[in-house]
Amino acid sequence: MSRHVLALAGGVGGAKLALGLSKVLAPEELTIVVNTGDDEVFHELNVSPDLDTMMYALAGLTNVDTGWGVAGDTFSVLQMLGRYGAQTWFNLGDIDVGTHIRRTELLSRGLSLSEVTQELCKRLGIQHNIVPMSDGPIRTIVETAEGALSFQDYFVKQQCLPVATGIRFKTDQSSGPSPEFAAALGSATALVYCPSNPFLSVAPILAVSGVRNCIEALQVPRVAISPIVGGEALRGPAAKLLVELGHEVSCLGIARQYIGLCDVFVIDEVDRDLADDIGSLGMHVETTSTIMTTDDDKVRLANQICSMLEFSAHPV
Ligand code: FO1
Repeated sequence: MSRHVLALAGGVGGAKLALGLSKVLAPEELTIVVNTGDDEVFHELNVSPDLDTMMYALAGLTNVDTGWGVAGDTFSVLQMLGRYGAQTWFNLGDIDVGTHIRRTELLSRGLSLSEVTQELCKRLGIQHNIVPMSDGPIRTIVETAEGALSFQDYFVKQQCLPVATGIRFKTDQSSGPSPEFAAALGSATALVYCPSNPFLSVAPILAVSGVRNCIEALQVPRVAISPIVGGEALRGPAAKLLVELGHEVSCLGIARQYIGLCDVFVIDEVDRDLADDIGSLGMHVETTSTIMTTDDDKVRLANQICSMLEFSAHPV
């Protein structure tokens, strides 16, 4: 029987595993759905950071030092904008800005974000399907002690320093899943939550109208990989946010976010002693090395996940 993995991802950790999955699954076997809650307009340009991070990863363009942006990029455009008094806290590189110019141009011609992403991927030689979670406007808002902040304001401008009191998603209820996401929800033989921040990257995807209910009812194996290893976020503000929102900073705290949404929870070997507690949440626990430094690490973890899917207690 043919297999079709639906991977949900956002941010740098998500792109790493998605790259691994793209190396072990054929294009028709994988749909990568990406968070667009972080999208923002800078200098009149539509920027979709998580889509960019995913595209650059699969096109082999990633700046490995930052995990986002293009390797070897320079910032002359930004410097010039600064001379004109424009805001420069969001670092758009000279190569990267080409992506945003083209995206903005195609959107303004009336193409949907899905259609634009497909075109950009095709031009970058990407064969696997990278799909926005929605073609509608859904934006992540971080409630903080200093007021409500748009995601990039909180994450980049304020460096995640304001104390977070909550997260919400500004959406119009008509913004459902993008057509390819909706189709994949119907045809997937497995669901993978990449090791992305559950609050900032996965929750916006689940907040798309109808998606959470659909995933709760899915009759295929659903696997999540913890982005927290040994009590520390691999990247980003996951640990700080967990504390501020009253959660435990551990893979157990992450697993609790997936109750009812996940059958197999993958933790790192260093967290082995939490396996029983996670198991008591009703999930089967798998333990492996989850840190992805090299491309070989990404492929190894992707292969292990595919094996877990085939041999899990919920056969496809
Ligand atoms: N992240 C930063 O921490 N600082 C930046 O200046 C920055 C610029 C940027 C430009 C284009 C792009 O596609 C992504 C960029 N990111 C930057 C990454 C982005 O803010 C976050 O990684 C994601 O939104 C979180 O998943």
